[in-house]
Amino acid sequence: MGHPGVLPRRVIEDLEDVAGPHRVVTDPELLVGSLVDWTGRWEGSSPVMLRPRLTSEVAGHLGVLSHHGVPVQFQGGNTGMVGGSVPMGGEVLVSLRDVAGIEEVDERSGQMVVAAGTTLAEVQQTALQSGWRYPVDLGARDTATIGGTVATNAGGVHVLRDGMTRAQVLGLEAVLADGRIMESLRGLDKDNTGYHLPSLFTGSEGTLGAITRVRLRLLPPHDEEAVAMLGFAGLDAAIEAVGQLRRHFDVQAIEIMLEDVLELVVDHLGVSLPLSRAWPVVLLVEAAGTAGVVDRLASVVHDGSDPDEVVVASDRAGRQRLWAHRDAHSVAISTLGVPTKLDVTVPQGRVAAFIGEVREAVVADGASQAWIFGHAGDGNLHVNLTGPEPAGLADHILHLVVDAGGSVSAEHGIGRDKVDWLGACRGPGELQVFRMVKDALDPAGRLNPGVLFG
Ligand code: FAD
Ligand code: 2HG
Ligand code: ZN
Repeated sequence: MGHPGVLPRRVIEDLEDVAGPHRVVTDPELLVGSLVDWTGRWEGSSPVMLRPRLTSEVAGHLGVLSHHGVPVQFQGGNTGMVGGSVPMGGEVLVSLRDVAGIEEVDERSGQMVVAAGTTLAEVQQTALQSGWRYPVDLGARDTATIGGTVATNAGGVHVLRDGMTRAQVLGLEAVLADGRIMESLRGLDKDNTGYHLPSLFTGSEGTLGAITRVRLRLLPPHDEEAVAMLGFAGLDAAIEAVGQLRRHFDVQAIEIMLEDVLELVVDHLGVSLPLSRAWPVVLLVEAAGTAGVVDRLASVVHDGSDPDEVVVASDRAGRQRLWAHRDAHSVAISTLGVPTKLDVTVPQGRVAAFIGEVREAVVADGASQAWIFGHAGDGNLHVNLTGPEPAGLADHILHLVVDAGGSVSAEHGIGRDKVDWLGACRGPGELQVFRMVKDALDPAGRLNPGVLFG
């Protein structure tokens, strides 16, 4: 295919033969919403969006595209934050959203097989209805697909206790670049029979194939849950409290929110802060487990973490009210324009110093603003920069991260946005193997061009 973005009629006809013409969308008005990413920063173009419903249809579509040498862009819920979900070079867009549905819930072993386009929220609800729990949770739960969360190895608010998405992926089915199907769905807890291919595809960001089905590990449900909002007059005390909470209690989330972003959030939501006043630093702490966890959280946050003010909610509505403030951070910041997003980890002991350094850099820059929040329990901070031209500031902050021994992508992935920074976190030996794996599975480099490899 010489000209990405233009698809000869015979290719369209071959694609239509796979699953019918209504699965091959060429009307620009129907395509337009899928060409811009959630952040608004990445806007691409494509001649066609394919909407297969079955693995066999994905295989058929990819087989045709391979035959004609056409580049491909995979998309799930299009909530990714690193520019990896939209066709930036005129690739054919393959949406996996309609490959959806819960296929099997094994209530005895606590496993579930789901098609890739199923939303995270549906997986969570089905798990609960089946007497289990799917622990991955993030603000985009109603739109993000399970395939997208696996492709990006999404983190979210429960990583502290339950791990990243990878920890829940027991098996997986993928369609390879040439349309062949690789099924690795057995999901035995113990199975040392060679390479664990589901792990290879988890976090591969659509560069190795289309994920079509996943076997997920479920965890036991909780008897009780409680959420506490803690106000602190200073950053050092708040960060000290994060360490205290982790030491004294098996908390499942500790999120950090700062006064300036919370002001945007309460304005955006049209609510008032559940605390008596606006504190410089607010932690949101979630505990969940067996009976007694609510009392235990209340006593630990009062005695062990020394906040200046505490509000605890144990009923569902109260918990949701507290979480709404955290969930609305990204949306509230987007009201200011298109931010530059940095999703970084710094070692726990460097969190307070790093926030101070970012603030100093913003003052020195003089033109931009930094909105900082994140998953304090695992050292993952989201720095959103707004202002006329924050590129230089962004680079400076990423250098601070690398110098601190951190990661330039904690949970969102590399996408197209952080490609230039991959070498700062991964060694030459690792990058060579990345390239060898990519070349073996996608020799023509047609899958998600520009993602992860630039
Ligand atoms: P998309 O955005 O469509 O795609 C993401 C990447 O995966 C792309 O490279 C795409 O090509 C590839 N891909 C998608 N589906 C497949 C598939 N089936 N097969 C192969 N490749 C595929 N992330 C976190 O880690 N933690 C958070 O706390 C978090 N919070 C968020 C909050 C909000 C409000 C928003 C908007 C996003 C948030 N995210 C968070 C970003 C997160 O990465 C995505 O929400 C999710 O993981 C992506 O799922 P998706 O279906 O939208 O994938
Ligand atoms: C979150 O934790 C997401 O809310 C989004 O990872 C982060 O918008 C962001 O920068
Ligand atoms: Zn996050």
